[in-house]
Amino acid sequence: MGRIFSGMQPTSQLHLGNYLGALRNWVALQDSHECIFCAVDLHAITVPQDPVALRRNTREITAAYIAAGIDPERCVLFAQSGVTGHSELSWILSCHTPLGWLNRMTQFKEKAGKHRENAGLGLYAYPVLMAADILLYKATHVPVGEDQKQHLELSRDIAGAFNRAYSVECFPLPEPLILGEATRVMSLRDGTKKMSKSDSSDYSRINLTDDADTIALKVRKAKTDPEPLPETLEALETRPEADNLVTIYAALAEEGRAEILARFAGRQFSEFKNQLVDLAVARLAPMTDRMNRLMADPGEIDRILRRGAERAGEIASRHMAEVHDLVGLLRP
Ligand code: AQP
Repeated sequence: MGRIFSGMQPTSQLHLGNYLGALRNWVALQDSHECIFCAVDLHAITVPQDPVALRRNTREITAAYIAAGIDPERCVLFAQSGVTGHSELSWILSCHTPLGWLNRMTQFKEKAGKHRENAGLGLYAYPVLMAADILLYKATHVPVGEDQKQHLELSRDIAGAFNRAYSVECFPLPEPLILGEATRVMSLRDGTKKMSKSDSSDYSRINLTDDADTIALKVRKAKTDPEPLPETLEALETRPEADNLVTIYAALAEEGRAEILARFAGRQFSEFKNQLVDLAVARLAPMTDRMNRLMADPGEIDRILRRGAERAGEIASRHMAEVHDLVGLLRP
């Protein structure tokens, strides 16, 4: 049995991509693995945040984890800033990370855009903090969506560089777990762009807080092409928006994409979308209800996060003591 670590940024509400690409897989893994899940608020501040909104989003993401089925008794569930080892290990690892490795990270290039010189150091160093998150707990497996594959590879490289520097096997090389039909859910407005919290159009994504009417409106407005649904998966390859809706349907129905095409081949998208709305509402509404109920008691969420931070902190301080010894730092 390996140890799982994963986290999401409390930058705003979670969307269907976060749920199908990552969160739903976390829920399944808690039956077979020791799991540590985190609201990565230190990652969130790599871009400007409103402090009041950040605190609310951290509680809301915790509520989403629990509403989706994460059990805070069986798993360790906490906010990243509640365990100081994350930032401390990040600094130590950054001293073992060549700049050339960070220069290759495509997410920094996408997020910094044309204003690279004005982007914060934190945004650039984001993947080192992510490596620290994982290695602090000596996690063996990290369930993520496909977009995080490059960062995971960097975490493995950093773990290897640290181990080699001190001729030890301190950190296991973490393996990505990219699971399910929907490893990369695309925008509802543009099938070539990832569904993302930071997309300026709310119609590009289904948020986990959306009610049934909003889900229906967004699915009906989702971009498609005039052709009916095809018979084969190959025929979807040149139709990114159609492909995305079929993938979402398959993931929500927990069936294969080929099975979905077998059922809907030759039908119009208007009909398919009606069925997709029913399915999405049936799957998401109970979770949204649970989230809203949890959010009504923020004190209880804070208590869960404090208890989780204590449990995470115990593991982290053992590993940090080992790192201090290896590096030659006096123990605090
Ligand atoms: N569209 C997606 N399809 C599948 N998986 C996805 N993930 C994100 N978007 C998709 C997975 O969700 C987890 C948490 O992601 P995150 O919140 O840490 O940051 P992100 O990947 O940068 O997500 P966003 O929505 O795109 O946020 P912004 O816009 O703020 O950057 C990860 O496991 C990720 O793979």
